[in-house]
Amino acid sequence: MNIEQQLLEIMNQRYQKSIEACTESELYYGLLELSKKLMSLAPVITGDKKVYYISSEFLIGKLLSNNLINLEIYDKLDEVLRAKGKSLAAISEIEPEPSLGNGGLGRLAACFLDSIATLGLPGEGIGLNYHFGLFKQVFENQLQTAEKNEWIEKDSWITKTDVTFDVAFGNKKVKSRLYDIDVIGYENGLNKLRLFDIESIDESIVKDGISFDKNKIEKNLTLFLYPDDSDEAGELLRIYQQYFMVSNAAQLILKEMKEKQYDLKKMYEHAVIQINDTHPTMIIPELIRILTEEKAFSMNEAIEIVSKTCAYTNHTILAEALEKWPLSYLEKVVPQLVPIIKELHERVAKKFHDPKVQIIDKHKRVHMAHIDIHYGFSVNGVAAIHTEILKESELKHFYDLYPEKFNNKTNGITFRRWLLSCNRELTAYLDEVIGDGYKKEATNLEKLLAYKEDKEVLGRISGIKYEKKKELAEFVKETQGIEVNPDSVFDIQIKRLHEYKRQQMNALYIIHKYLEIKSGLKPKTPVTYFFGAKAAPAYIIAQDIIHLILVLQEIVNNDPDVNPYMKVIMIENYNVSKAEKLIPACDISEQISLASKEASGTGNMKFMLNGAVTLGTSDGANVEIHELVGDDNIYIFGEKSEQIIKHYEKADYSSKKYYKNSAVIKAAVDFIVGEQALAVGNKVNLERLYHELLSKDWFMTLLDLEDYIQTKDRMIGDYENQEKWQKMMLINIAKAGFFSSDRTIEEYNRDIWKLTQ
Ligand code: 26Q
Repeated sequence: MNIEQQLLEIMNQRYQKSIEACTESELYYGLLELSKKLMSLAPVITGDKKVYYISSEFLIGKLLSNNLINLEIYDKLDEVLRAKGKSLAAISEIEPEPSLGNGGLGRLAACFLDSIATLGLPGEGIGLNYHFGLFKQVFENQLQTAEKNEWIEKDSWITKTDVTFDVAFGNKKVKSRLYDIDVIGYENGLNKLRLFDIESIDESIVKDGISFDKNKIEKNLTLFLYPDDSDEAGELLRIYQQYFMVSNAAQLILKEMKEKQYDLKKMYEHAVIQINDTHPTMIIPELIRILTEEKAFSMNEAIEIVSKTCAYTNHTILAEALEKWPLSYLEKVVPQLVPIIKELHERVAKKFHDPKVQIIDKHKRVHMAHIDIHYGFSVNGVAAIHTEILKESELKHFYDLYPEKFNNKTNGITFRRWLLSCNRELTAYLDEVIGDGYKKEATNLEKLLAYKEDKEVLGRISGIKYEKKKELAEFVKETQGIEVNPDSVFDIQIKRLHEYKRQQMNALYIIHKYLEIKSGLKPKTPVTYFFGAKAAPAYIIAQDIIHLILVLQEIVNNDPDVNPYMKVIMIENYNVSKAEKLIPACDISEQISLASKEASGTGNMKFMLNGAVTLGTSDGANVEIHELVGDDNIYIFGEKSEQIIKHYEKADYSSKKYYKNSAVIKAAVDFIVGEQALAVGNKVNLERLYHELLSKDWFMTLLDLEDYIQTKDRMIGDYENQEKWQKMMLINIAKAGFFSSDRTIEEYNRDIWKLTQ
């Protein structure tokens, strides 16, 4: 039976209707059934050794379109449905979006699952089945409010398994159940994402917004994902979640070892555990506990086996984001691990006397990363500069002890989602010009360089960009009621809200432009400034920055003097599917973190692949983008990481100095608490932000502001020279191949996992 017949049969069985007569929603459930059936027929990827990618986040996004692409039936179905007056793109929208991640780290885990399966490597993700995931963002009175994101439906990608385990905490015990989501590789076989849940979950304890009784672990454990993407949430529930995840992971892995009759002594020949940031770190003491207490291994043996199995990825150098749990919390939640952690600590303390490398510090806090580094065999950063900073400053004391453990794995993105699925027009055109070899070997995109002077090719690529801008403009009009001019430059900053990412610097630029236009300086080129960002609810200044952006949106968009030249759009509830609409439509990719603070960034790669030009600091993967495209095809500004690190060491940065010395900076900062802003926004939020900028400005916004303004003005000016701009677009696309997560995963496998000989 061909695909069309199979779909017809499913629709007929489910709804007794023809495709023409079905609604988009009915077609979605029909396609879900069809895809699940086809995936169940795909060969399971097997091998003697498997990677277990343990992560508290898997930001998978909607799955239909990607699964159809990887099953190689998207084009055919698109054609069949189109002939019947239906749009596959519109049908794909029906799928509820899971929000099982905060941002980069969670999305990276999802890209990695796609690449692991695509490369035919045996591997699975292990995480949690959060019922409401990360909160849904709603704007009310120019402030962010949080609601639960309901995404689990009766009919979904999730399969309930009959695998259950007991997980014991000090004072209680819960029963877990495993749910699986199939992961199909592109033209390849099947792996799984394994999500654990508690059997006794009770969704009804969630009251208004996202509030619930934090004490009822047996009811709440998997309700929500912690919304803090860098600030330490000193809450016990986070530890309950983490232990629940690793206890299940350990039981699952050991169950598989037993079923396959592998010798536990040689566990590391059959399993490698990749610890995604420190959130799953307790897998190390947990496995050691099981091996010594239940499998009769000596402590020495258990430590050796586990250390040869576990590898750690670091995603941050923000000190406040490195997990340090008070020993007393661990004593309360997981008393069974405490003697093991103490033993691990003792062994380190005996060997090394430097207080910086101890596991338990003098305040009795357990440094989770230190467990990973001492008792894992690999430590990797996620971009070249990030790994260098780890080696030279943040983790220098560890690098001195274990230089052989440290390695870099520059992040990547799956081209299936971030090109083939979200930009079908560009994909089709690339196929036409350079053939489709780049889909299997992404560096083949470089073939495009042969056309960098070809007016026809340049014109077509920029024509596709224009179509994507029109689509985004329509979407914004429909969802937020704001009119957007597709002939304006689309300047986009989408990422979690954090001071180090410096959305506030972008906002100050917008204020500066607004003031310029009001004073009669009319720019040649109109620009639309897009933002998308969620802020951790407890992160006060981040809430204030959102408020400022929403206030600017109100002021700018309602001022007829400036309207022809600028608009501000804050996208509500920014998530993966919104990213899929924004990225293909972008001209200027904002990557403006304070140098040294953004470990890598992955949005920067997605934008480049879709023909946007980067405006960024020398930070994270921007540095590698810069090396690839060269000075002429990127706009880099701001102080370099070495200087920034020195500023912190010397504590010599004073934002007030910059404010006092520059009329431009002063005018922009003062606007925040000026009459106009206060007429629209809240005094408390705006004044707090103003004072923060002048008294602290921990992430040095004002340091780079003038350079940012000049560089951005120059960039917008260059956009006028369309020939030059189009060439930059082409070169960025052509050089993006390096950032395929297939390359990243090949490197993980070559250097760390060694799954295939
Ligand atoms: C920690 C303690 C308590 C509660 C929450 C957390 C927590 C949660 C999420 C800490 C960190 C995160 C997420 C971090 C993250 O997304 N990091 C990003 O990882 C990307 C993939 O490597 C990089 O590209 C980004 O540069 C990095 O910011």
